[in-house]
Amino acid sequence: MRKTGFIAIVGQANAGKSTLLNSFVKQKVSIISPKPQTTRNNILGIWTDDDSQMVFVDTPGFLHSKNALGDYMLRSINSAVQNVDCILVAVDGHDGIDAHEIAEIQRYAKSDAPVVVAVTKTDITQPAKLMPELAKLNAIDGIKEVYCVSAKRNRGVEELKQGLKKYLSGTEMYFEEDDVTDKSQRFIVCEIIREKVLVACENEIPHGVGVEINLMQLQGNTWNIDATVLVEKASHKPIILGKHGTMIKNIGTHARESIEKMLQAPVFLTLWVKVKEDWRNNPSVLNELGYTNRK
Ligand SMILES: Nc1nc2c(ncn2[C@@H]2O[C@H](COP(=O)(O)OP(=O)(O)OP(=O)(O)O)[C@@H](O)[C@H]2O)c(=O)[nH]1
Ligand SMILES: [Mg+2]
Repeated sequence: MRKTGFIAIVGQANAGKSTLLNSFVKQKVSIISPKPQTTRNNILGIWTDDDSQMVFVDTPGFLHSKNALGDYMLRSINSAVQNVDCILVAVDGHDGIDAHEIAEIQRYAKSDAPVVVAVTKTDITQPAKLMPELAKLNAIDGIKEVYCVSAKRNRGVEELKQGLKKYLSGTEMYFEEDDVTDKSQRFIVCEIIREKVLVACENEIPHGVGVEINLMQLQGNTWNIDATVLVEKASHKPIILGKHGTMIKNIGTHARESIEKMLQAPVFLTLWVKVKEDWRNNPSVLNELGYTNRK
């Protein structure tokens, strides 16, 4: 019989949670960028093998909420750690562990779920820099295990995954054997477009970007996708469009290539840019973009 269960991946923004999730399930289900607060929803990554079904929950990075979207993200983190078999805290070995992370780990260690720590980005962290970080973790009571990994180089990830199996407490299968995520193709298309905006744009602009699909239709063997990139300030629109539309064209090209890989079919992608002032505090826009806890 298979051992099954849920493992929440939590941690500081940019710690490498989504990269780790994708490594666990050997597919890209969660978007990645060097900007903090890339992930906004809880995203499941499902791994099923001969002896287990592990449901990993990727979460937004720890944040101080400044708007209704931030409140939703905080609620998402808090709900992800309820009733799971294990809480996996990702800490960035390269950036080091700060007091806020230590406090969060201590808080999780007091909960019912076992807490395991993954020290990430070991490929760019000197061993001499890693030692004091490990000492900080050693001083925290209640951590079950600490693993050092590099999801980018796929080092230590398999050992960590195997190690986490001991915490699985269920026996029923939660998903079909070939499911990799709970998210729809439509959701992933929005996320891919947002990822390309995040990578292309500087400063605060990406934080106020949302993506909405207007049409997603298979015509013959080609997907026809029409989507709108929402920005929260009029001054952000020309930046996303770029000179003579070069920026949005570039975003569109990269997004199309990624979506084609995911859908394994040709894609015709049309992107629009629209201003919705302060949408991150607008309940109806948040609802339309899927940032609500309502099922
Ligand atoms: N060198 C190196 N970089 C990594 C590794 N894992 C993640 N990164 C980089 O770290 C940055 C953040 O990675 P994400 O996976 O998006 O981090 P996250 O914790 O999901 O971030 P949020 O969703 O914003 O909370 C990206 O630029 C990744 O490429 C790693 O193992 N090695
Ligand atoms: Mg993420």
